[in-house]
Amino acid sequence: MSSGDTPISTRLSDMAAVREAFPILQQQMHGQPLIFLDSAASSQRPHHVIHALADYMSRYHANVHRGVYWLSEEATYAYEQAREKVAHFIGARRPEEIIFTRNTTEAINLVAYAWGDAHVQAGDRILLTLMEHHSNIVAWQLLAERRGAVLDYVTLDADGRLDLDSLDQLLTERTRIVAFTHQSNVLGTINPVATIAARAHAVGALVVVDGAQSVPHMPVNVAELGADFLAFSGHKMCGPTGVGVLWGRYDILSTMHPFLGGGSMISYVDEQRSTYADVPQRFEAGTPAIGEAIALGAAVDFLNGIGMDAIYHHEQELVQHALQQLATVPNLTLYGPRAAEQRGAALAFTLGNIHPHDIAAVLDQQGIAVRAGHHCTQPLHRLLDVPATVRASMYLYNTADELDRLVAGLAHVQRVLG
Ligand code: 7TS
Repeated sequence: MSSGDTPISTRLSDMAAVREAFPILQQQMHGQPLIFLDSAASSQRPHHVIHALADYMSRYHANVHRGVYWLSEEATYAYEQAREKVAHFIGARRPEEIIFTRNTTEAINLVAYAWGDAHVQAGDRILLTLMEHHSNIVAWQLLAERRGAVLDYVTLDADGRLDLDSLDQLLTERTRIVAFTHQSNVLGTINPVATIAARAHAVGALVVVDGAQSVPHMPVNVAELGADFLAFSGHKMCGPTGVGVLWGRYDILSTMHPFLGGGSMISYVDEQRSTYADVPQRFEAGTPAIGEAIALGAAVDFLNGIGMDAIYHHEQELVQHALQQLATVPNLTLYGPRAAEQRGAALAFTLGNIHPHDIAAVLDQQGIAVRAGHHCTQPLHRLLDVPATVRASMYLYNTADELDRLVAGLAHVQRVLG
């Protein structure tokens, strides 16, 4: 069977087959089987996705929405089909609600410029939380600077969950935007999006959800979320880098001014002024990441083949196992909710006074890839009162055995550095 024929209805009960679908997991690292525990930063890709990208490049590459020749029509068809797959994957009502961006970061910036500049006035408030990734902070800081707005932050309780009382206190008639993550990339906390969205809408605020860590790991349906916008990245959900998604409610998107100007996003260009194309083309200026979007569509097929429910439950089992095992490690401080069902598969911790970068370096020697640092969440780390943490983050291809090797690896770290 050629790699492109890899079955995509693999079951998570057949972990050997799942892992075989990911060529990168077959290698050794420093003489040990690679244990990849950094999927929150970027996930690995199955053959199916690699093949989709290679197939596009080798067989039907041409620019989209331009040519009337076969190659261009074929590429356009595949690109638009990917949009439909993504729309279906998150329960969007129509494919036009899907805008291909470069990543989550660009999707959030798009909203900050295209909606924010038109609606946020001096003295207005933008409400964020203390667990946000920098991409869901800095884009709003730039908007606040441009418009003279003020940022507020929902605090967290001792377990790393949002303090919803502080949310209620901070939500005012001046709050124009409430932007928050569905799942923390550090604490793993899963936030009650529908509850927060309802409260934000009650004061007339726009609700922007950062789905970078939720869409890859659990079933997400925008009809149930209650948000106005949802941003996520292809590379964290078995797809390639260079492509991300902004989902937005059609009635909002269709009234928004463009973010970037250029080819493909116009209707008519006059020397002085232009009129713009309809949504989604209005927000896709220039040549998009065509093959990457098509390969993201293949990633969606792959994830659907396994089933998002199955992925969520698999990761819940891993989290439970990890919580039990990490509790046996002396001097380990784990951040985030104690209850597995309140969190996703990202586990950040410190180990006594050992520097997180040293821990990650010693684990690397054992073939274990984890991330160390502030994980682009400096305000959160200031709240936790640590400069850095180690983070083990899991995905559908990780196993309980790998977590046991992580725990054994941490014992080795303590022998070497403790
Ligand atoms: N939001 C969250 C919650 C994230 O975890 C990340 C990336 C982003 C936004 C930005 O995604 P991008 O694709 O635009 O870069 N998080 C991480 C991480 O935890 N480690 O490396 C990247």
